[in-house]
Amino acid sequence: MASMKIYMNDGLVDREDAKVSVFDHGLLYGDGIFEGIRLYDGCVFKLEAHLERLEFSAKAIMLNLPWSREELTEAICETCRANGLRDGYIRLVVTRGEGSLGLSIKNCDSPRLIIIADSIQLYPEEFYENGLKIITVPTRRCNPSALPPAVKSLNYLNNILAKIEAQHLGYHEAIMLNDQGYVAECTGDNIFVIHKGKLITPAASAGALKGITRDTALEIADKLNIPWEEANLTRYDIWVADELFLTGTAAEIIPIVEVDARPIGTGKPGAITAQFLEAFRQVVTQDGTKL
Ligand code: PXG
Repeated sequence: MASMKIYMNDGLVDREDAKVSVFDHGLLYGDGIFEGIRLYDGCVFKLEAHLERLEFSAKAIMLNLPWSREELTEAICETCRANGLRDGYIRLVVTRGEGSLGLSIKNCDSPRLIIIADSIQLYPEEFYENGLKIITVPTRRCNPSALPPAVKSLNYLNNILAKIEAQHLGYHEAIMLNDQGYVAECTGDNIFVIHKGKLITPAASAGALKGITRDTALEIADKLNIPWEEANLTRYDIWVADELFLTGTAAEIIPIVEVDARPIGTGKPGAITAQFLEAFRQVVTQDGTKL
């Protein structure tokens, strides 16, 4: 079988040759940004939105992207084509680049670009059919004035610590609260409540990443004529929700049936959540960039 091709800086290389320097600040300090993107039936889902978020992340950490949106689009499509993919998962990483030991970005020569396109390990179908049970963990989401959660940075230790806590207790996902005690998001997914016919999700200012799947869910709500709002949510609001679901590039839309040992609604995936999942699976090939 032909070797997987990885896009590194300015072209494709074999997987075995795709290496980064031990002096890259992406490795030394988690100084860099990334995007996780889906390829559905030869369409890169919401590519423009992902590249815009990448540009905003870059701006926030004062990293000048030397590649135009067109160049990044072509590089992503080229990587998918070279690996013969029609469906899959694309990981685009930009690191600060090689520098000296020390935090300063002044000695970093230039940002590095890595694009990996691979088949995706889908979540078990049972998660979608039966729903997922999750818990709230003690690790709080980073204070936005310390590290804005809206920046999709290479430093995921905050989320990883929360994930470790969840997995230690036998759960796949966890709710993270912000420093005020309001619900922020999960370790790699945004969270939505359905309460008395209304869809509610924490605002970015509460510590949520501006998820591309989150935005898609809000667009679907408009199409389905379901009113929605961004609001602060407490654990109590979660426990008494009629329905609950998570959104993320890998997870898509996953029903939640239990939080902190309390059944959500009937304890089974909700009917409105099912409508969102069905609508989502219809839009994935309509809102994309063709390879
Ligand atoms: N919140 C956090 C903290 C995330 O990292 C989301 C929400 C959902 O955003 P999107 O744009 O995907 O709808 C994410 C993104 C992976 C992986 O390997 C995915 C994420 C984070 C880290 C790794 O698939 N999810």
